[in-house]
Amino acid sequence: MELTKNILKATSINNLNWPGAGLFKNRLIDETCQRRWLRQSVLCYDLQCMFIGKTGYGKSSTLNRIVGDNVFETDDINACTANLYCADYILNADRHYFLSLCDLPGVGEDEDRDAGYLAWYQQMLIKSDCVVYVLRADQRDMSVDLKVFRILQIRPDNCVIALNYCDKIEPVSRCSVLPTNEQRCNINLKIRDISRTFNFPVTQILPYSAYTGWNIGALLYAMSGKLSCGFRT
Ligand SMILES: Nc1nc2c(ncn2[C@@H]2O[C@H](COP(=O)(O)OP(=O)(O)O)[C@@H](O)[C@H]2O)c(=O)[nH]1
Ligand SMILES: [Mg+2]
Repeated sequence: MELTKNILKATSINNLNWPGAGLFKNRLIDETCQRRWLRQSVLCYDLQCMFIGKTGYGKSSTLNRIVGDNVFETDDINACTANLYCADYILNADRHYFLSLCDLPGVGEDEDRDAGYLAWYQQMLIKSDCVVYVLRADQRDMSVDLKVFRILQIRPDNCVIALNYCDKIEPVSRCSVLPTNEQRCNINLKIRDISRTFNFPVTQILPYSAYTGWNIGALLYAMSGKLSCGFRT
């Protein structure tokens, strides 16, 4: 299957409001064949970050929070991402180096559809410098996620686990956008549980909330670390 990106946003890296976005400006990218993409028949090289995980866990909401714009469709009930959608940031004046943030369809709703989506995940994995696997802090059943990790052989060298929905971890507080001390304790317990279950280092499991924006900076920092491996030295 040919991979085609649907570009929802294309703008200069100057418009990416990350702490440390300066790291990406005018950087040369290592021109490997995995990073190769065609944009209107022009050969480009992308630092690729892909967001995957179960449907409804907040992949698209996280991307919207990161790009500072509602470009990725989100939904309370229905899965609404059925294709590869990207926000692209142009890194250099020649316009052939990009930072590309890509939203993929979520798994876990329908086994037949999952098989197709997993095939996409597999193809995109090869082309990605950073995989962001989104989990929910307030959910216990991780069987689908474990299956995806096993099939894709996801490892911490190019992946971070993004632990979303921390605003909904018990005991839920209606008065504060920051997690309470009790919630922080439960977030730490959840991180340790995920670390054991997925055999993943705790430092690569980033708790945050796409809804309140809490700790999104730490997730960006971890993503930048993985993406910077694609710079030409
Ligand atoms: N409370 C809360 N809701 C969230 C959070 N992240 C996403 N949502 C909601 O979860 C629903 C599904 O989000 P979406 O981004 O479409 O999930 P996706 O299927 O993984 O792309 C939407 O109604 C979002 O508003 C979060 O951190 N906290
Ligand atoms: Mg989505």
